[in-house]
Amino acid sequence: MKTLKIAIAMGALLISGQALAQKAGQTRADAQAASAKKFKNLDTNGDGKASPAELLAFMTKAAEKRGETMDQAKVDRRFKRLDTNGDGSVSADELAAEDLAKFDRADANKNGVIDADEAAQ
Ligand SMILES: [Ca+2]
Ligand SMILES: [Ca+2]
Repeated sequence: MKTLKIAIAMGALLISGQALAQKAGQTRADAQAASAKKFKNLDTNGDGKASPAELLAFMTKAAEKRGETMDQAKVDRRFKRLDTNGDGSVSADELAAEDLAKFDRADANKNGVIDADEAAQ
């Protein structure tokens, strides 16, 4: 599967949530693709759902990369925000909804691309 191969190749870049920081020139489609890859990293057992334990592992790894620690309360809050349908797991769509909302906030002039001045903010 081509997309899976790409996801594995890009995986190392996307461990951290920071990897999704908006960059100049990034399109909404890029943001969507990056979110899908992030989900693959998050869903370590590959069942298509991110469990609280998977989110904890993901966020802990990202925090360690920044030399920080992660606390359970923070993970719990994040999980609640992500799990918008409240079924106890985070789907790729739920993650994408958050990531695309972030993109849309950064894309101030709503042209579907992060312009240089928008990326700088
Ligand atoms: Ca999973
Ligand atoms: Ca859910």
